[in-house]
Amino acid sequence: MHGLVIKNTGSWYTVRTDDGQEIESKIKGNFRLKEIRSTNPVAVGDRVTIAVNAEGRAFITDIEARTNYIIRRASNLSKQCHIIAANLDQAMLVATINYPVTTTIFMDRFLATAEAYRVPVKIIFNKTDRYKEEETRRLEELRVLYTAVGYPCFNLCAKTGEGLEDVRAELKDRVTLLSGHSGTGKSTIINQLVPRTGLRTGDLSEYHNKGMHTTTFSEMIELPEGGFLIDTPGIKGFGIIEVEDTELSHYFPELFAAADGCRFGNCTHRQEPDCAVLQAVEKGRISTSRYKSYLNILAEKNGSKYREEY
Ligand SMILES: Nc1nc2c(ncn2[C@@H]2O[C@H](COP(=O)(O)OP(=O)(O)OP(=O)(O)O)[C@@H](O)[C@H]2O)c(=O)[nH]1
Ligand SMILES: [Mg+2]
Ligand SMILES: [Zn+2]
Repeated sequence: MHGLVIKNTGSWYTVRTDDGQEIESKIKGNFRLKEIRSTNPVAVGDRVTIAVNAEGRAFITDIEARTNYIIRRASNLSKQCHIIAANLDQAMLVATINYPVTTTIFMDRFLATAEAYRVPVKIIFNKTDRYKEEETRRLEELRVLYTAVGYPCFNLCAKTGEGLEDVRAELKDRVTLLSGHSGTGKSTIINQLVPRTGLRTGDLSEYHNKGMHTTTFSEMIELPEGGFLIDTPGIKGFGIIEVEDTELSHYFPELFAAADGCRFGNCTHRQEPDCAVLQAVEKGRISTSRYKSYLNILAEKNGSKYREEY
């Protein structure tokens, strides 16, 4: 039988078969990705083959080749990875200016990772109802910045539904991953879009101004109008992608475009002479926050302790 993995609780995978049954399955066999040690060899979004044994237990026996996937490294020290989801058409990064704070460093790490895995990203700025004047101004600044880089942005108040229809229009017939910090409203957004879902949502810790990690496993939800949403547990941070220093700027589209003008082909855009990226930063054509995120990843890659927390 063939099917789609719609839930991954850690030990069990729920597979929705092509004839519409939902079957709890375990894994049989070795599906490790080459060179990647993953905590979950099978991920939500995978198309799989299952077989039922004599005792009636279902096992995943084969995985179809993935069109893409997005991976999070457990930490920078380990090679352990977690496949967040597979076979995605796009990802929505759910960001909040406050309640909780989503920093640009976090956003840029997510965006660079998605670029590396060739997953197109759109950004949802949620909780617009909560922002005071200053926070609203910050939101507008970020909207202008990320739109210019090439990431479509949406303002949303999942609580009242304001802005929801613009988001909904992006989702039809697509497989979309929702990602972001805990407490930014991913599950709330899905509940609004597909009311019968009833996903658990959780309050923020008032003391820490952070989410409580309410969603603990990934789950795929079908949209009535066609397409799927993937709810995921909130993430604290993104380990850095494994790339050469000279390659990192490929995952920052505006840096990559400017790098054409650098004197050296292997320029890392730090302090090399005649660096077109540095010049663009100085002239304000590349935002300082994006450039800082780029340097932050480079510094971390190279083991510097003196990098900014995010
Ligand atoms: N004021 C306001 N609150 C919101 C909005 N969207 C979500 N919330 C609240 O924010 C809190 C967190 O929402 P969740 O949907 O649980 O957040 P999540 O991103 O799924 O969090 P995790 O599952 O922990 O990753 C809940 O109390 C929601 O009611 C919004 O637009 N405005
Ligand atoms: Mg959630
Ligand atoms: Zn350069």
